[in-house]
Amino acid sequence: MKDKQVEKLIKAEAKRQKSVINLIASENYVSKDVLEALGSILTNKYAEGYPGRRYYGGNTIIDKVELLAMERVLKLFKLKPAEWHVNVQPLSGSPANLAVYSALVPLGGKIMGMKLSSGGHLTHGQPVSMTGKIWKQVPFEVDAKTERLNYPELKKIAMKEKPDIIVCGFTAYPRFVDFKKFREIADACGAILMVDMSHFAGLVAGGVYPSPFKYADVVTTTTHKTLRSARSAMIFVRKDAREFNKKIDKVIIPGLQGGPHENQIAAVAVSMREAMSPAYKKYAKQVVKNAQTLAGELSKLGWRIVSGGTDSHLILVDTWMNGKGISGKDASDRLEKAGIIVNMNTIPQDPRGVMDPSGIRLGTPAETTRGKKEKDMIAIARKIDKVLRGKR
Ligand code: DSN
Repeated sequence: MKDKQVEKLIKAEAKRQKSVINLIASENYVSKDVLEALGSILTNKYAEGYPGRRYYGGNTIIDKVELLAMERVLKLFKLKPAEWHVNVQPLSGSPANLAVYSALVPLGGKIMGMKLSSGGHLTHGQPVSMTGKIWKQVPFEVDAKTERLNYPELKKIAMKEKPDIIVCGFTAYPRFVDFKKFREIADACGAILMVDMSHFAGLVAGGVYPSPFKYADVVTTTTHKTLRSARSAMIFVRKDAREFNKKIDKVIIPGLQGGPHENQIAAVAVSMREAMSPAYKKYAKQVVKNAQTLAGELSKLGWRIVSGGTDSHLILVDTWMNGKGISGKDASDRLEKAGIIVNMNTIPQDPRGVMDPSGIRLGTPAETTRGKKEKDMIAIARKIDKVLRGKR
């Protein structure tokens, strides 16, 4: 690079990424091909609109890129183009969720979403997010005892509050979600069912997590977590008489965004092909095996795992343990000093604040990409234990 200042920073970050154990549940390492597409000359083109309907000239090749991405996405998730539409233009997860509500929920309407402390996302209608200011959140939590979703309780809330949309699929909920039960609740109260599968999309693609497509009206996802693509997002919309697909396309452009990032979309196309390979299926399985091994070993070492374990790629560890342990921020800082990168996280019924909560969230997608297996997870659990106990 001619710009030595930026080059130096990129090299330093590459070195950092290589030298740490990365347990951030939402991060991953993309392939060289994905990086090449992302860093390609496709970034030079303006393509406002959709394939065949662009505002700018010169888009014949760009159209092919976007259509290829859409085709591969639908194929990966085994969706028929006659039944499902996918919009691959959202710039990332938060704008994707904002687009869905903007298209489908009347201003001031109700979004039923999980509270942050139980594992929900900011854009599931939290009061601090614009999604909680433009619309009103109907919050729900996990069961205080089991730390899992309590479907009869959810139904009670939904029937009382009559939300316009119910959002399921979470950022810090380690268990399977029963999408069929959510569908029943949505039908009972007359709500749209949206699944935000950002965290587990790669596990759905790999066949190790239940697919939401049989039950959802709309599915959003980021592409850079378990799905191991460039940072981007997409919205899947069931095609039916309600024509949500048309409404959502219109909200993305001209409603919320301008020119799509076609280099990003090309990178997504590349990674969709990668995710169709047998090697990727093996990867997804290993991600879950690794998470279960990590959770099991930490539990053996005396750490309380929220909900008792995991069905997915992520684990929530209660490091505070009723004041007998250490705070999530302290735990995260100590681990970082020892070369283990995690994020502090609230736990259900968290007695502490969001900025220094009671737990940490661990995930295995990134380290599994680097070839780590169960024996490595046991070693990592022991190292975590040693670091956290060492200074108590
Ligand atoms: N930042 C994502 C995560 O870590 O789960 C959510 O936006």
